Amino acid sequence: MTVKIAIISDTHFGVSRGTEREEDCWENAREAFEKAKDCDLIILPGDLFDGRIPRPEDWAKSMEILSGVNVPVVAIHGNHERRGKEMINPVEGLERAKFLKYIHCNSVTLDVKGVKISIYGIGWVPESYAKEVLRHCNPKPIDGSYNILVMHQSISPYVFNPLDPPSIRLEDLPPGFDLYVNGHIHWPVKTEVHGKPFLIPGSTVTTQVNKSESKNPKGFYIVEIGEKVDIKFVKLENARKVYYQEFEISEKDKLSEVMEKIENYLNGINDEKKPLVRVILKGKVKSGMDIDRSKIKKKYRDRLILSIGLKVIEGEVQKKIKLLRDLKEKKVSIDEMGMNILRENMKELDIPPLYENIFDFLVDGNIDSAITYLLSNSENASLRSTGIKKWL
Ligand SMILES: [Mn+2]
Repeated sequence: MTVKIAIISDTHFGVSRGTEREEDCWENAREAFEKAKDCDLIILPGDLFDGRIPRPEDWAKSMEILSGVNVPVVAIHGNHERRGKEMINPVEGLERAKFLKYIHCNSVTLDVKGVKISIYGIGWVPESYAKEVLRHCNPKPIDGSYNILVMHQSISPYVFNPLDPPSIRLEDLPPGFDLYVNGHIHWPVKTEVHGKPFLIPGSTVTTQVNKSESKNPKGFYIVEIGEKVDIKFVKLENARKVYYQEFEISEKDKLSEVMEKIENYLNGINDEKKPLVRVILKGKVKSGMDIDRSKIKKKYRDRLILSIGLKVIEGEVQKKIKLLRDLKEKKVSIDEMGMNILRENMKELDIPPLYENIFDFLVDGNIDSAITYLLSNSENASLRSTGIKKWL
């Protein structure tokens, strides 16, 4: 007798709403659940939803997908679903409606086709608390069961955001489990810990267009347990393709040459489903060179979902002149204004100058990471006094 377990992670229901790729999360999830149809158990390691308070449209579509599943579903919450202890997070909401079994710092044991399977789950906690929470919950395998540990953290060396460093390493995971599963990381990983498989399926949908998204397929894992354990990665065929390209520019380059380089690259991309393309321009630009990003974007908008990032360094003097000119013309970006306000406020709070990192988190809408980063980098004891209990 073999038992097939599907592990589908980070479906991010509701992500990119209001954009031309708002259907992606649904299309990809439907493909994944369809391809998991012959499985006997489904594990969802967090970030099922993109937001902690899903819209009715997201509830409806997610319940539609889950109502088509006729096998047990076990889930934990991710950082995107985390709500206060006294509140109900959306994954718990689905449990109340009996769509799944939600676990956090506890386990569930199921009889699947006569095979006892025990799943211990720990939902996301701020990275700086993960080690303490793991020690406190102290997950232990159950005798006579096939034991699975499920988490949603950065686990070194697998780090989602280098600015939000993990407190646990792979070797810190408790031994004795037959399978280790993690969400959070959006690219697939298959390795071993304590001689047993450690799997991260990655997200089913692209949430941020970056290099790793362009290099890794979207999909999920199916683990088949029988005489031996068989693990296969199931690719999502309909997922939107991602392209990422950096261009190095030098002060010698003419604008026409830079433009030609970019357009040659973009003309070479041809996909039926509009791909996500991110172009980064790096290096030094000649003063006064004005790369018209919106013009390029417009030109390709029927074929590509394009974004162009500038990571160019202009000479210090040029930068200052530009800032002054922009100030005069009131063109100072929202980013700069926001950064200045944050810098002033943090000075008052006597917090070390970490505002640039925190600002990046805030711009990304990653408020959890901003708070965690602030807490873990702060000497201020009262800020940390909330303590680990808050996360259990
Ligand atoms: Mn995620």
